[in-house]
Order: sequence, then structure tokens, then C-alpha cells
Amino acid sequence: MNFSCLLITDQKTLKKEVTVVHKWITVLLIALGVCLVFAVGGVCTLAVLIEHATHSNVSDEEHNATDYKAQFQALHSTGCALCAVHFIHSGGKCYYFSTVKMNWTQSRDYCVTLGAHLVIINSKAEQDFVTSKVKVTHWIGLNDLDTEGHWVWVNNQPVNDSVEFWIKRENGNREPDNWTEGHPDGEDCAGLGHQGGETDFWSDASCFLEKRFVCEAAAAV
Ligand SMILES: [Ca+2]
Ligand SMILES: [Ca+2]
Repeated sequence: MNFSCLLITDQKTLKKEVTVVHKWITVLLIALGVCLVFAVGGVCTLAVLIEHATHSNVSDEEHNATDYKAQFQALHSTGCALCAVHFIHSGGKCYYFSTVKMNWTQSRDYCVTLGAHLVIINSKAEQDFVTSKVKVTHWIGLNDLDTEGHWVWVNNQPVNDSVEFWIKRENGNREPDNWTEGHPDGEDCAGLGHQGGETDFWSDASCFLEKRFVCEAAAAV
């Protein structure tokens, strides 16, 4: 074998090796391409799932909001008045009948925390409704704390003499009597009835007594 023959043989070997390397690069590129396709596919699938999940949540929320809005509009269309939870609707007003007992001042303040006030009774119908709901004495929003004998509601309006429901007994005794034997300050706060009963009518009592109470608020219409 001469020198030129050796050169040809080396070139052939080199060419063969280059071809093999090219094949491996091609295989590697194909493999990478396949991986890339799967990776992109995976990301796309994930994106679609996330988008679907997000869209579903938004749809549910929108659906619920639409439902509530429809129900609200339905209530409005029927002219129904709306009261807060635990309030009872009557005559365009909302009433809350407490289950706990407080003194008169605490009761007044508690009603305010509910966005209401101690009940102000303006009519026989309102008196009848409120008394129909109670079986024991309850505070109402009436007092003569500032001036003895001058009874005012919690909105500072005096009692309308034609719309008052003080207890009047057959023996001539009547409320308010500012009885001082229970408390030396007398009786400056009014309730439906008293500890002894008679819940259909008003009676004055010591503001320090603890009673259930009635709150009133305007209905949302
Ligand atoms: Ca009094
Ligand atoms: Ca009394």
C-alpha cells in the first residue's frame, strides 16, 4: 500500500464517521423535536384545563349573582318589603323581638346596633301586631327620663294622646303611676305589660329592670 492509497482509505473512514455523526445528530434532533411537541402539548392542555376551571368558577359566580338578582327583583315586583334576618315584617316595618333581657338603656342601645330603634307605636294596628307577638313584658321606646310625666318616644316625639295604650284597671288604678317602692327613682321607662302580665297594654317601670324588648326598623322596599 502506497501513501496515496492510505490517504484514500483515511478519507473514506473519515467520511463514514461524519455520516454516522450526522445520523446521531438527526436522531437527537428528532427526539428533541418529539419532546418539544409533547412539552408544548402538555402546556397547552394545562392552559386549557386552567382556563376551563377559571371559566367554570366565573360562570358559577355569575350564575349565582344572576339568581340572587332575579330573586331580589321578583320580591320587588311583588311589592314585598325586605327585612333583615331575625326581623319580622309588618305594615312596611321590620320588628325584632329579643330573646335576651336587658335594662331599658341597654335595650335602646342594642336596637341601634341592629340598625333599628326601640319600637315606636303609632297606631292601634301596630299596637295589636306587637302585642300579638309577645307573651311576657317587653320594653318599648317610650320614657319620661327627662321630665317626669312627659312621655316621649326614642325619636323625641311626645305620645299622641289619641294613640296611647296605658293600662287602665277597673278599680281606677292606671299606668303610668311612677311607683317608687320598687326603686326610689320611680318608673321612667315603658314596657308592654309588666312582670305580672297584662302584655296587651303599656306600663311604666324602673328603667333598671331587665326585660325583653322590641326593636323596629323601616323595611327596605
Ligand atoms: Ca316616670
Ligand atoms: Ca308603673
